[in-house]
Amino acid sequence: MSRTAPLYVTRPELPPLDDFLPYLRQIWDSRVLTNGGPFHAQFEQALCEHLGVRHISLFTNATLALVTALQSLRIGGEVITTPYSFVATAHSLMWNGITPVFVDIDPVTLNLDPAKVEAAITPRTTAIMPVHCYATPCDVEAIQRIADDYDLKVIYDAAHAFGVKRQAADGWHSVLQNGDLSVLSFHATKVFNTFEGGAIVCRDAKTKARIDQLKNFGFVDEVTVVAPGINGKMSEFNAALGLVQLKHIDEAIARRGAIESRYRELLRDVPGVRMLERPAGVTPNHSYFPILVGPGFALGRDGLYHGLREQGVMARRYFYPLISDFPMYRGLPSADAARLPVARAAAEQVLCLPIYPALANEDVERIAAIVAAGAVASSSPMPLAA
Ligand code: T4K
Repeated sequence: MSRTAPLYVTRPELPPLDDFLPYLRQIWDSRVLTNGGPFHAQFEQALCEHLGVRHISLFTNATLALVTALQSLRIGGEVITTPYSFVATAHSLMWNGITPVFVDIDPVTLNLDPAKVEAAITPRTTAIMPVHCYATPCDVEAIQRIADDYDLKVIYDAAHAFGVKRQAADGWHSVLQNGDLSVLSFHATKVFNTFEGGAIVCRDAKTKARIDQLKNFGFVDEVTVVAPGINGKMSEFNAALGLVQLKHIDEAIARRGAIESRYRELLRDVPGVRMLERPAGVTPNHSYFPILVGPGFALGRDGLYHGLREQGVMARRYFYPLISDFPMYRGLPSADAARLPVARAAAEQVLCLPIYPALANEDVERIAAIVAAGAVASSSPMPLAA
């Protein structure tokens, strides 16, 4: 057993406390705690500028944002989505009475495979909800072509994709500009956190106004309620924290990039380990570092998972089990394992290694050494000096 403190899959990045205290003092003095206060307005504006998008609505978390995004476009019937994601993706459909239709993923990106989407479209299909998994952009052009052909909406679960840009013919654009709506998460475990938080990115002021009404119980003014809205509002505390966090995000992402590069160097020749390809024409955010532990790896994925834990390294099997294997989904025809071979293989092989700005270089080296030892060991990987 390791004698050092555990290394978690992630640790939230926080600004110096002294930088945040003046914001807290302002909240204490003004007594404006929520319901669209000044920090909420400033944070929306600052995010639009930072991310390069036109309209943003802040939320308490991404799950409520996903639920509200679907409401705002009046989505019903069936929605095509990926089984290889965090459960919140499909849960947001269920909370709207929508039937998720799971479609297999692409073996290279691990995102929804557009080539398999068309065959899953029925007269009840109203939308596609892909996920930019681990912040690798989906094939947005192919997905949009299908959506246009069949008159479907596209709502991206972009929980992982803060700050990711793609190169197009006319320059670099935020990946959040694709589809009808994109949903971000600012949860503690994400690249950019406001403790809890989320947002919907949309294309026009009218849609933003509807989303803003829906996240505030459907209120338009003191006496007018136009829809059965929910309470999804971000508080002033979270918005103020977001403003301070934005000052440090570029540095944090750069440090993550250095950690990812080191992992890649150290794991390049480890038999049975596959790393996801870095897509060309993408500015990444290094939000996760998944490895796929294949048949050539002596210890196997779960052996490595447990071996790492014995050494105090809390790697995580994001995303295992598949969403389609959870009890509330496995009865659906689209959850049939035979239809989802790529997603199933990914769920059985994936292991997300720790990556966060405060992770020390020597810890990256220790983790990589445990992985490398597991590739050839038949039992627990070699213990390392604490
Ligand atoms: N869509 C996608 C594709 C998502 O990945 C997610 C969330 C959502 C939608 C929904 O977003 P939100 O509604 O949450 O905004 C975590 C997160 O809770 C979840 O936000 C995230 N995806 C998912 C991938 O991971 P857990 O249950 O694995 O988290 P937990 O508590 O085990 O944390 C992992 C490690 O992080 C801990 O071992 C230690 C560290 N940690 C965590 C927290 C919460 C800290 O050091 N401090 C902390 O405060 O789900």
